[in-house]
Amino acid sequence: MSPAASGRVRAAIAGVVAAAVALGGGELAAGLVGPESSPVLSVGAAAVDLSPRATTEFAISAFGSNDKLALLIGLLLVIAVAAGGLGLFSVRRRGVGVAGLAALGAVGAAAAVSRPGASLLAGVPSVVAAAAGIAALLLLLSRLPGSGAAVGTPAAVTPADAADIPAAAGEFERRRFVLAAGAAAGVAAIAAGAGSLIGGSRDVAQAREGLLVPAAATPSPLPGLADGAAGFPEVEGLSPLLTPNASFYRIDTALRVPQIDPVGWSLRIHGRVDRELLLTFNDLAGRDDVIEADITLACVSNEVGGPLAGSARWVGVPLARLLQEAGVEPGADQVLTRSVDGWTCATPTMDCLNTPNAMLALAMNGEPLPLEHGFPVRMIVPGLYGYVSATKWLVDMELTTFGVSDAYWVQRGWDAIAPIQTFSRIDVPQPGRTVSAGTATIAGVAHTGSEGISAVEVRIDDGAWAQARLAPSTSTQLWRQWYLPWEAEQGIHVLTVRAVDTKGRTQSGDRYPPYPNASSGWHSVRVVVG
Ligand SMILES: Nc1nc2c(c(=O)[nH]1)N[C@H]1C(S)=C(S)[C@@H](COP(=O)(O)O)O[C@H]1N2
Ligand SMILES: [Mo]
Repeated sequence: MSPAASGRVRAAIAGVVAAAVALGGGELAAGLVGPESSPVLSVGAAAVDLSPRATTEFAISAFGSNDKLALLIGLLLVIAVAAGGLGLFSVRRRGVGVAGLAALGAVGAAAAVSRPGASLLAGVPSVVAAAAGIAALLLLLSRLPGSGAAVGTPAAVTPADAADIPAAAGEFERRRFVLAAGAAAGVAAIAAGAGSLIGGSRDVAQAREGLLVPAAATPSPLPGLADGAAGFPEVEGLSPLLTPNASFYRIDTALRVPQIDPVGWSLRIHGRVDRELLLTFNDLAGRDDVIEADITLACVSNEVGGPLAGSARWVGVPLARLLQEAGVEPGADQVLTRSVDGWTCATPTMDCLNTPNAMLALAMNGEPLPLEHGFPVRMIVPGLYGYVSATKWLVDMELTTFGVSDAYWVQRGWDAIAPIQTFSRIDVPQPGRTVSAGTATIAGVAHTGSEGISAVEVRIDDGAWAQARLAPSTSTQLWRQWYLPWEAEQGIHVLTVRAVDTKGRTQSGDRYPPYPNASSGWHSVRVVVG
């Protein structure tokens, strides 16, 4: 590499390392101020909230629940490229780098301060980041071979002049730069690590470990739910009746899982009510009307046959009771709930009052709510899509009206009223799998928002619809497993499923994408029988 080219590479490295020092310093400060004030997370969170609906949807379908990781990696790449450029331009004019890093800091501060519930203090880590980055950049630039500080010539000497430096001196300066850059990068990593330790989540995770799952008032009214009961065969690959927490789908806008200590947690129920309530975690967990129910939760963004639905045994306090205690004013047709991170959700008051088992959930499948699923308290209303019913990290509940307020996804064009549409899915065989000719099994799950499933029908290629066998139903609020034995003949086959609800309505075969009120269509899989 020519001296000029290697000078440019070093200048770019100086920029990138300076940005790393900035981010490390920002994380360290955020560890002290509060994790939500992290410059990167704040900018990422602002990007999530500002991104058009289509982008968010695309991210979910392309990356699944890794959408957040992808966003953060993308953000870091953009910062790295910008910082490398700043390093290059700063060789001749330090002011460019200083101004650029200050501008990045300003963007971070603006994003952090404008997060819901943030104070001016949230901007401090971004200011610290910019200051640390500028200091690192100036230091590294002064170590560039040919820079004024290194060879005692005026600072205007550029890397292009480095060719004039005798080889030994050049090597010495190269080492000096590499050492300084390495040290700065090390400082950045240590600062970032220390920041995440200080602001870490261990306290809340530990608090969660120490909690007991409250017992339902009446001993579990639900039948045992052993898969394969009542003559229903065990089918490998079929979704279990209850989805293990670890594999339960996760959808939310939170870049960092909110950490709420149940000890300090409280929920305010206010707005158009007769008396405001302020409830602590123990107020809820210690009640004598705790219920337990098996409920399927579904995301409106689910594609036909998609994975964004799951079933769990929830334990919680009946929502209707709490609303009655607060006294809902006539006309308050909307329950507007808010998460600690500012996400909002609007649920019809009628559904909160009248849907059996609508609850503030404290436990999921025999454990306190996992942090990712809303610890310590979330809302669950059977029959409604998650974005209008299932607020995680719940901290506020306001009785208001649909005329006055729109919640997060409704502001972005999704329907305000969103009951779960009937869906059915083939889990087995998986698409593209080769099935051995002979007796095989087709199996899956089906769910309606509230009516319950009365039949599931399967069609092979263009054949007649055959009735699948249904596993016993334990609740219309829970999905239903089904299966159909199949004499598989060699060749390529397309299997299609559709469900019928207890009102006799057959699931629609019209194909629609999820936006703005859920996908529609029959799920098909193509399999090779060999
Ligand atoms: N605080 C908060 N709660 C939220 C959301 C969110 O973005 N933030 N997403 C909702 C959506 S769209 C769905 S589908 C469900 C998903 O719940 P899960 O992640 O526990 O499966 O949570 C709902 N509750
Ligand atoms: Mo969702």
